[in-house]
Amino acid sequence: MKVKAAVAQEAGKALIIETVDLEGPHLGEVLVEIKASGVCHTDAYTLSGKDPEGLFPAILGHEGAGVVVEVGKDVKSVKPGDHVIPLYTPECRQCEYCLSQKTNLCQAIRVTQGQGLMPDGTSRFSLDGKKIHHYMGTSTFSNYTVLPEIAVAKIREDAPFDKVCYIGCGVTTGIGAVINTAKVEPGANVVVFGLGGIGLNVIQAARMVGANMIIGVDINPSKKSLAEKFGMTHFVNPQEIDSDIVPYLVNLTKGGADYTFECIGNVNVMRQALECCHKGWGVSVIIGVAAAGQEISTRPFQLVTGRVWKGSAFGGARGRTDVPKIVDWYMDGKINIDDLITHVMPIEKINDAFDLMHKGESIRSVVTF
Ligand code: NAD
Ligand code: AHE
Ligand code: ZN
Repeated sequence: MKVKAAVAQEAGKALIIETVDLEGPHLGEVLVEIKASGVCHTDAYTLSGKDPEGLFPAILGHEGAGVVVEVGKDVKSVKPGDHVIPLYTPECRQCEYCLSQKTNLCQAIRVTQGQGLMPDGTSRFSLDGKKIHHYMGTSTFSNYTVLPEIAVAKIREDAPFDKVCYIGCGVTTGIGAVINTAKVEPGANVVVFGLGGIGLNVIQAARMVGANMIIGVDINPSKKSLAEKFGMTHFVNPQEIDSDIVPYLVNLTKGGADYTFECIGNVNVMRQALECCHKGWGVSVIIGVAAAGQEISTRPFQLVTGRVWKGSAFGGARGRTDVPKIVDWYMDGKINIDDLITHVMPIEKINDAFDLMHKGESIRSVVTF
């Protein structure tokens, strides 16, 4: 079938709206009509050319929501008409990783996903007879996409696509990092570095679980008021303080933070986030994605003396199990998504979404089809 997609032809270049050919679903796959998709910083990272798994041409996008229109042979868990959120972290419930119950990083299709291909090693997308790569197994910047059955979460039908698409990455990543990865407890002091689409979800989850101080750190002062609305108790702009940020935060928290979250992708900030943790027990969670070649460092003494460095992908969430619950939280008014979606635009305007992100003027832009 012919579909409308924003194609990334080359690294660092604007996306181009094209009419692309899409093959129907093979064995174990589903065809989904994408109704809306958020634009995450990770899409910009891959488009920049710094992602070692970045392949071109590709159809980017990994934060979508839509409707199943056709299923391939042997698909059992969803049917045409079901509303779904695509999962860049699938949940096969059969691989060693899923069965371990120790991680959400299902590995059933990770190799081909990283090659921009479906699990059988081929692409469903082409343009003028030439292959176009899938991206993160989702390719949601297309009005139709094909996904493995294990990479869709079935959600309730009354949930608005242009809001719950954000649960496909940013909301789940931020909230899950607090609840699943760090397991922040009531009364804890928390520092969040980077108050964008991920950091603000960390903040709202920290408030949900009853954290005490919720300190937000950002070099863009315009992020302050929205962060306060989501539960931030103190704002620190590193460019406006007289001392180094680490002693400043240790002093502010009277000994160091119980939990810190790096939501930027900056390896220098990752070090600061670890080192402002409380001696003996502070936990620092890396969420931000840093480019190939970047490395983190600290004095091992920081770990010897009890600080813990962790990472979190998709908030430690098991997509098919947890995503429908997060949709329920939104529909029940337990989490705020609406105020984080600052811009909505048709897919034709998708390059504006990247410009707004780079200028620091948006939290989340959502494109619709
Ligand atoms: P964003 O652009 O919306 O937000 C980044 C924020 O960091 C902005 O507010 C910016 O002003 C701030 N910032 C930049 N440099 C800073 C500095 N030196 N000190 C303090 N603040 C600074 O991005 P986002 O969509 O929230 O994504 C954040 C990061 O998380 C990205 O690296 C993205 O790739 C990553 N991410 C990871 C996962 C995961 O599963 N681990 C999921 C989604 C996104
Ligand atoms: N190809 C990238 C991977 C970047 C990365 O860490 N991605 C996160 C999700 S970011 C969503 O916005 C993730 O889930 N990682 C686990 C995995 O298996 O990729 C790179 O930098 O190499
Ligand atoms: Zn993302």
